[in-house]
Amino acid sequence: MGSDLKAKFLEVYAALKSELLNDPAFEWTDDSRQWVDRMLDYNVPGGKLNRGLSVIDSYKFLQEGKELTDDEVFLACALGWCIEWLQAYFLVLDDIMDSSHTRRGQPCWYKLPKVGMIAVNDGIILRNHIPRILKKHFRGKPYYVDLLDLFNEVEFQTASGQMIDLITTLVGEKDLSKYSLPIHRRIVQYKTAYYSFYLPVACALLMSGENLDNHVDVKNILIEMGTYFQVQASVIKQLTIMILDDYLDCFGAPEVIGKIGTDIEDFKCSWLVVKALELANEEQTKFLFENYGKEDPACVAKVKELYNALNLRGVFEDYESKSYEKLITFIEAHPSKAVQEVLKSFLGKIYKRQK
Ligand code: DMA
Ligand code: MG
Ligand code: MG
Ligand code: MG
Repeated sequence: MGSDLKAKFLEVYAALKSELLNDPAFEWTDDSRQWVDRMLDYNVPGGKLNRGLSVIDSYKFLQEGKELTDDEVFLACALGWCIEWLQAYFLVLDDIMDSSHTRRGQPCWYKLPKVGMIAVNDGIILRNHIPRILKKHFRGKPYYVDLLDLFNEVEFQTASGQMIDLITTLVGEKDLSKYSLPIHRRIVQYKTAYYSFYLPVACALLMSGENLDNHVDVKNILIEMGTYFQVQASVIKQLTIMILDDYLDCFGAPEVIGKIGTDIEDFKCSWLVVKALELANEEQTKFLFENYGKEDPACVAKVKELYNALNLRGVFEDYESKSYEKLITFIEAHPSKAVQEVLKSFLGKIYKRQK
């Protein structure tokens, strides 16, 4: 069933792309059509597609076992793709702002010699494709206005999250005393939780004829889950690097690590560093201030030693089980069994990740 759904989902991508490449609002030439074609294939479908696929999963749960019509499947897929388009738009621009080199195992789009800063406009094109897809397939639906409003709201929240992330990590102004758990939470919540967790379910709720104002509790649970998910992803990444470090100390190949992550060197406001700041004694705090955000491998190694000394792995495991308990309690308090299923399916996915 899973791979069937994915095949269907990819079919809908091809259909949407073909409509966009023949959009009558523009006088296409072979060159322009080819550019957009290549740009879309490079940036939109290459990820895990979890966000897009979860619109269909969520919609199915909300229909409580009723067989979906072909039309319903198509529409749910189209909304799923709008989320993937939104993410592609943010990632293309994020990689430029972060001076990143690779994304999904290939060079970032702006890094291609033929692309460069054309990628800025490509980001804008990706963003503009979303209302075009919505107009073509949802204009006549009673929830059309709500759908447009939803995408606008979530885009604003995501861009605001990007903004606080960027201004917190200002280059040349390295000041660890600005970093704290509440600031870290705010960044993660706005830049990823709304579009990754709330948006897919909100799309499915609208398609089911629901009014989003009646589902503020669902939104809060999903935002909580999304925030946890992002913390988990970054903590696991860093802990993996630390395990690899020990391993590679014996076996070499440091270039492998360089590609995985440089949060410490980049002075990122990560969960690990804000937790370390919270737990550190005076001496350890001083030590962090001296070594965090430096390129020197000796400084990076010292930060990692401190993470180990503070047992951040154990602290994270504790945070993990507490957040799981909290979410389960919230979910089970929800009056609708169908909504509970939607939320539990998200929860199941994120707590399975690391095992
Ligand atoms: C990417 O954030 C942000 C959005 C809104 C998609 P990031 O720079 O923290 O993540 P990545 O490591 O994927 O570049
Ligand atoms: Mg980035
Ligand atoms: Mg970024
Ligand atoms: Mg990331």
